[in-house]
Amino acid sequence: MKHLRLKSVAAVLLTSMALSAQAQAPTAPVAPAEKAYQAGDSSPVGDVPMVHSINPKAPTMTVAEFDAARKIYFERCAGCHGVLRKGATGKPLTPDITVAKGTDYLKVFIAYGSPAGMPNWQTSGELTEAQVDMMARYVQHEPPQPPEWSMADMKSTWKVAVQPKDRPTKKMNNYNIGNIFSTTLRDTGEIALIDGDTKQIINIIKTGYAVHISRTSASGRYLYVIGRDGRVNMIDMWMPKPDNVAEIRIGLEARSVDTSKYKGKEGDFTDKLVIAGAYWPPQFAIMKGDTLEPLKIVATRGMTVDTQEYHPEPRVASIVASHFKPEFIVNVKETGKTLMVNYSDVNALKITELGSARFLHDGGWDSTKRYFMVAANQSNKVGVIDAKEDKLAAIVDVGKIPHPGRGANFIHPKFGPVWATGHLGDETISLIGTDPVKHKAQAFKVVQTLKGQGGGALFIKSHPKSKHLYSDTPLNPDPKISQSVAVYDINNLDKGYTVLPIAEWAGLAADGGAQRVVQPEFNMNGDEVWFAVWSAKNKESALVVVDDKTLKLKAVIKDPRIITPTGHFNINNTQHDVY
Ligand code: DHE
Repeated sequence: MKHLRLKSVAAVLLTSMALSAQAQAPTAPVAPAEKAYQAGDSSPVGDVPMVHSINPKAPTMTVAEFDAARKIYFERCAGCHGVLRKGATGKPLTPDITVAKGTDYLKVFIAYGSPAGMPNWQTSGELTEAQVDMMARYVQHEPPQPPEWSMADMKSTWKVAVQPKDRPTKKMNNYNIGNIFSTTLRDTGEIALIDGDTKQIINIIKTGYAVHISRTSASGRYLYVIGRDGRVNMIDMWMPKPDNVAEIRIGLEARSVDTSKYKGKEGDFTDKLVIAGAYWPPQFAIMKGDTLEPLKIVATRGMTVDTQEYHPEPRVASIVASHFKPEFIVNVKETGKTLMVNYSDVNALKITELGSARFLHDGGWDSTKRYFMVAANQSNKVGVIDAKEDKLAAIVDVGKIPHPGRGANFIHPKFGPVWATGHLGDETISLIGTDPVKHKAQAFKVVQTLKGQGGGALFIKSHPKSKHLYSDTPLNPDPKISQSVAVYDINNLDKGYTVLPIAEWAGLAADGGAQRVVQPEFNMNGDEVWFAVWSAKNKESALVVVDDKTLKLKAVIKDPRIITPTGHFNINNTQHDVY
């Protein structure tokens, strides 16, 4: 009876929701992989004690219900709606909005989803009717506030395992360091250092949980990795067996890290500083490059670029180090602002704030490393930041939900230097002209749109020595597409693409689950491309190496320790921003 009532309320509400959503969004359901990506994994923030206050206007909940709902919220909802429910890629869910909607409306929304992108949590079987009811009541209460993360918190987690004075004074191993790969072993909280020459594992190193990225210091000696839980690990590549020398936790949840790369008339900052950005609390921290000693924390809370409203939780997305000035380029997601942080005096930081578009996410340099191309993913735009002039050079309209990783640079046969991005939300690849001097008419415009295998693309890659452009599609719902990559001949782009069946080449067991093929990454010489074949934690995964000239399989790296590989970063290419 109760179920019937919910169904009829659903019919009425769904019709009105669909009508109001029609104007703004396509009615395609959200692909499960895209949902998992956007909503993210369980947020580490959910595990910490939080203060919460009850909203007297909201329906009652027991303490046990509130705690259970909070757990579900941080596992499934916080990635899109934000820790404080102020809205991110998903709509805001603060009590001023939700109480007026009422429990029945919210239940339908949660159960059936919406054409604008809300997943159908109940009809997909992921939440029960009782859980949906609980969530509908939970979002009408004040969002519980997770704690801040201060200098004292950072210092209490800061450990230097090997002091600088006790470290090697020269390289103490025979590895070709530039050709080592740092591979994220996502679900075990480790990275694997793999020798690109011999394809042997050098070391498996304990890190934070689900390392997101690895970045190399300007000299190439140190490797810094950041876990989803905000833990930064620093690895010395000169040790006989490269390993951790320092670590710190810079927040409760994080995704980005980089190191100072400027050397010029304003000083030599090679290996001097490290920066890491947090999702929660919304802040970035600057540390000493040789020990990770925290020096400065800067909050990113503030006004959004468009409507100029206060946002309490603008997450720090991609960060890069400028080659033109002693500056870090910090992209703040929800406010849509790029902060040019001049670090020449850490006690007197000069920050130039450039507004572009909301939902800044990932990005990379153009081939000259003057322009940082940053995807404003849910705005379907790419912002072009001029690191020489500290100006926004352009905002370019691209396809649906651009997702470049660091993107790909190559010389287009007709339009000169271009930078490319694939998209999560459609099958296109946008090529953007990046040469305002010799190709002025094409500069910062989409000069060509390629058709790829399908939506769900995450990373695209090329190399100055390569004639190929590689695009993965790990989040496409069709396993044929998520388990293979498309390769384009740069000199013959109109010919379309060749498909490489990477997962098939890995030869994993048929019950290996998703086997998603993720992130093309070149070796140091630019003649091999590495891919991760990402299976579930309890299934076999692999790395597949392809010969870039012949597009034939060159090697498969398998080892019981290679569990859930995702990103992999070649030391030389990461050090010199080659992509
Ligand atoms: Fe990422 C880069 C955030 C999901 C693998 N990811 C980035 C960056 C950000 C980010 C801000 C840019 C960092 C920089 O350059 O400084 N990623 C997020 C999310 O918020 C999101 C959507 C959900 C989440 O909860 O994490 C998310 N990312 C994923 C995945 O599901 C991936 C495929 C596997 C994983 O580890 O979770 C994934 N993201 C990566 C990789 C990069 C990355 C491999 C680095 C690309 C590069 O070439 O530099």
